[in-house]
Amino acid sequence: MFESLKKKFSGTIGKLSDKLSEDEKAEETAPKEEIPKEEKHTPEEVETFEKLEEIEQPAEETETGVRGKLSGIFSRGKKEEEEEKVEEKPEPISEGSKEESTEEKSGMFSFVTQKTISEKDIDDILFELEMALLESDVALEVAEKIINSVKEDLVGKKIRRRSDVAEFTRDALKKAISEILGVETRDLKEMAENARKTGEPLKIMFVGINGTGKTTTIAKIATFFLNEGYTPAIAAADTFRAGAIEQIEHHAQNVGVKLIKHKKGADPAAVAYDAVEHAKAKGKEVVLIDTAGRMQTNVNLMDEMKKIKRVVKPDIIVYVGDALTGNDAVEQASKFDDAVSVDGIILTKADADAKGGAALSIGYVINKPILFLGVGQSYEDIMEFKPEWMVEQLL
Ligand SMILES: Nc1nc2c(ncn2[C@@H]2O[C@H](COP(=O)(O)OP(=O)(O)OP(=O)(O)O)[C@@H](O)[C@H]2O)c(=O)[nH]1
Ligand SMILES: [Mg+2]
Repeated sequence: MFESLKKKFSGTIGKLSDKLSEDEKAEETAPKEEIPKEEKHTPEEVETFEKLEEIEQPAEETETGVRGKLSGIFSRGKKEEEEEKVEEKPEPISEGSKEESTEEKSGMFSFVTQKTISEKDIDDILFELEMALLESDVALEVAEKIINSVKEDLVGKKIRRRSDVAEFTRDALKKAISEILGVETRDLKEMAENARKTGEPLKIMFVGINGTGKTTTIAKIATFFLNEGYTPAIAAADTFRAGAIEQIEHHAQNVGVKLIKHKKGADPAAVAYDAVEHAKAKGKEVVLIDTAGRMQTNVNLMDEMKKIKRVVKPDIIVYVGDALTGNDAVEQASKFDDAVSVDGIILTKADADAKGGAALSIGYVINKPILFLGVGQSYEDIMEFKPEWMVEQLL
């Protein structure tokens, strides 16, 4: 599930770690080459020095620092010379190279000197991430929000060791994703409990385009409520498609739930209405209303859906979207939301969705919570959607 997004996020963490520690190494080595020990010399000193250099040319020491040290020694007294030798034991050059080799050995957990992350350091890798997110069907506004949020978090952060970069980036991504998924959710169990107390059944209407999994999802949600100790009834309000009533009847029998149905072609609002009356009469807490799949562009069918809403006044309208359709699912959700004002989303076929873009984007784009994910074809294959779970999945 969502392998593509997972890969992209972990790739970004790795790339940023590599790049920032490479920059760090480059910065560390750069000043070593020019450790100019500025000291003024008399012409005699220079002459002596040049002679010495001629004699000692093939000697092993070629570091520029040596020159300064030697000339310094020449210009001072013997006592000072000895003092300096003692003082100079922790040579900056050898210390630097020691540090580098330690880093190579201990990898992720090694120490490097402090560096502050700048926008320039991370811009190209974040741009790459943005493109990768779009490829995984993440909506543009969501990809932009992630990039901006991560950038804001990282810029100005001080890196003390290589592992900091991975930690900062993971935290920044987690925060960005949590914010995106942080739409306030609805607690269906609590609503069912409330319905039990008031005797007014909780009415849930399922809408969406053709074949997204509405009918199957209703059987799953019926199972969910049964498992929680509530008794649902189902309204066969897809009176449009051939075989739809038989299909839901089959599911209702399998899960052991009463189905309220009329004949094919009947008014779906009337079927839904009857189901609500049945639930009230029998003290059932939940009514699940199946509706026909319809394209968001089909004006007549969209009007019919509005009519069901007017008549039944559902407490919750659930948009059922197919995760595999990526951006289309998000766009269609937006159209259904415009038409009937959706309260929550169920994203089906997440089990087969390698991309994950729709799951990440859909709630944010229409500002409605994902309530459940469909994760298979059996009645138990549904899970309550928790943003923390998704964040853990992705990072
Ligand atoms: N893998 C997988 N398949 C699913 C899931 N949910 C539904 N399906 C399958 O999707 C297909 C369509 O499901 P339906 O429930 O008939 O879809 P629908 O939205 O009611 O379709 P229409 O009534 O024609 O609009 C079926 O083969 C289901 O088994 C899911 O979460 N995972
Ligand atoms: Mg159906």
